[in-house]
Amino acid sequence: MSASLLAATAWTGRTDPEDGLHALRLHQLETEGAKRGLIGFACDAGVARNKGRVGAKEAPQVIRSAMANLAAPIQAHRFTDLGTVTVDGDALEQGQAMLADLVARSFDPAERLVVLGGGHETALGSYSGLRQARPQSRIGIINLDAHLDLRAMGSAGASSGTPFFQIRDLDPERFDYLCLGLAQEANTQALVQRASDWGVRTVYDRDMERDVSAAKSEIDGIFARNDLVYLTIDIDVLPHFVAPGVSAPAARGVSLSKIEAVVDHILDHAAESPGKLPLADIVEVCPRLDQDNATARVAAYLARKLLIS
Ligand SMILES: [Mn+2]
Repeated sequence: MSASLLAATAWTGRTDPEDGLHALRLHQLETEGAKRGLIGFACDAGVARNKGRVGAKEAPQVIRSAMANLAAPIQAHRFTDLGTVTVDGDALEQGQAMLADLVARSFDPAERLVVLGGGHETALGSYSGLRQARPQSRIGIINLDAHLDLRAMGSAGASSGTPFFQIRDLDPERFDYLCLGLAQEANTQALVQRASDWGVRTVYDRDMERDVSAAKSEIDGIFARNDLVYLTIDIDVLPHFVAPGVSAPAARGVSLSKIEAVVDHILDHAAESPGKLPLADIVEVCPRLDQDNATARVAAYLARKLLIS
């Protein structure tokens, strides 16, 4: 069992030359040496160890396909596909280390990287790579997720349920973690207590649905307190009828319009302070459980925003 880096394959898709220069689609923006980079993390090990429904390993390629024919706005950033870290069997730690290395060495020329997971174990690799590249920076974490993913490592070791526990262990003093959209019924009291003990900021799914302004002021706070912000989106934060292809569907979820308002608010901050959002990932898409590609489409929609705007 091992992990390996698979080189990117060429992006292909529909072209509309008869419509002139402004008929570009995402597959036509992929190029070498761009300031935006896309990385895949093909891994089932985290979800398997977490006793979830496996299949996230297929997500990076399926989401890329869903992205290829999306229209590109005027002044879109070009991006480079940096390949896919592929984890065989249970080689989770090896894969996370390889992802961290790839993330760390892809900054400069890249100013923002978008990682397509994998389960939420992707986050440990993503974060560790940014930490390697920017050891002195204060890094705030925004997680859009039904789950806190703060569980302690039991006998099965690290999994898709433990990444933020592990990240805190790396640097407990500077742990600044905001979880938006969590569901009361999907997090045990032990986790809620741990979050409270560790100063984790939270906005619950129902509260976000009623009024998104609390989430926006938490985002303002985390941008103000930190040098850099890492955004991680667990697609299971959405309602199961919007994103059915996930390993752990939530009963309720937060609507796409609210999630989009939050992501746009984060991107507004990033536009005001260029370089302050160097890293984002989208995790927990499980193509084999998807219906009519709906989950891959919504992941591609969010990835497009993060990658080229
Ligand atoms: Mn998660």
